[in-house]
Amino acid sequence: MEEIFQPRGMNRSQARKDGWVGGRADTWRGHWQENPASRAGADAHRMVDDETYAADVARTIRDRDTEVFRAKEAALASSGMKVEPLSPGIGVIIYGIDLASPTDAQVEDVWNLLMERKVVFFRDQGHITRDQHIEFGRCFAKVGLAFGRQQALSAGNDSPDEHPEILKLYADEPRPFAASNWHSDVTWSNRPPLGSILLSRKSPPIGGDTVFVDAFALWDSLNPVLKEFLEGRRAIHGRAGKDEVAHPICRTHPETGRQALYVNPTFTNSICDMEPAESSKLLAQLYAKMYSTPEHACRFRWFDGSVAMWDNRSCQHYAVGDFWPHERKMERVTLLEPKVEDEVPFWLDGDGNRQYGELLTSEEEISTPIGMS
Ligand SMILES: O=C(O)CCC(=O)C(=O)O
Ligand SMILES: [Fe+2]
Repeated sequence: MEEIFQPRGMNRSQARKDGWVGGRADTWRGHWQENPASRAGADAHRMVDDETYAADVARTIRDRDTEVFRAKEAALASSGMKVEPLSPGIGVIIYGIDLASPTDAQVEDVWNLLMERKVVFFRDQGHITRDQHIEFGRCFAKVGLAFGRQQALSAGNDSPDEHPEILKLYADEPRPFAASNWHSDVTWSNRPPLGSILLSRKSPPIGGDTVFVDAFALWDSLNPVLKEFLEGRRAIHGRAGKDEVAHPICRTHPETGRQALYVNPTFTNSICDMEPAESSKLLAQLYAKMYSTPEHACRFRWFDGSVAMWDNRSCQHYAVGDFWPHERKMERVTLLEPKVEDEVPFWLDGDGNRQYGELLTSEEEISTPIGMS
């Protein structure tokens, strides 16, 4: 798929030829921790030697961005939508759509934007009913239960109501910051959901933003030697320290074919076939790198009626826990993989074969309702 919002060409060979390194830490070579003689240093020298350099680079980037935005606006004109990217690499706010009655053209454009941007956002959708929220999800995929395939007792509502598809995430005193940790949803399951559509019924006046990080960029930015070590390797995921399932660490996205880094500190317990101490050390190093690169992330501020729709296969998220005791009431619809063969995460090896993680979760466990943990 054509990438409309190229990260301003900075990750391209053309951008590297002229020495521009642009401050984006999106290649392993450019990461200052791994190559301190790279970006910042190279730029500083160049700017001292050539005072027009910075201005030229800035103009080139601006021209390129303008072209990109014009192309995107034109492409979306037929569905009447406008877009506001939140960062060069991830996230876009989409305007000009009513989620209660989207057209087919809008549904198609929203899906394409989701594949490209990993997470898309909408404003002013507080009028939609729970049924319309679920119906909007059904435009894209099968809607699952609160945890995808599994029933859940929702936070703030300990009995399933008339909408078992809706997961209520209402911050309350015992659990004010339920999702304030990095994760991709439900990776403790052998069939994690494709994505989610989260609607704010009540937002705090300040705080409670959600941060998203691009899992393709996380994978791309690893050192090639580390990538080779991790490709085809699996990690064990589970909830509350309980081992349940092995997933590939490098996950191939079933639709775009891109590779994503698929471990997270909330549900990943260990790396398979490694000594426990070595596995913990490597996971800690990965997390330190994954979550310390703002260039791979975008941050969304919520208002009542704001919506985020994300692809669990290509991004991770973190609800910032800085709003309590203000109210924050979110409702989520969870999307399942449309194709059975894509339900279990896989890595596409060099011969084009899908390598799945070893499945440890029992069928009984999958069908047992669980509480939030
Ligand atoms: O409340 C949020 O911003 C995110 C909650 C979350 O992690 C989820 O709905 O999966
Ligand atoms: Fe989540």
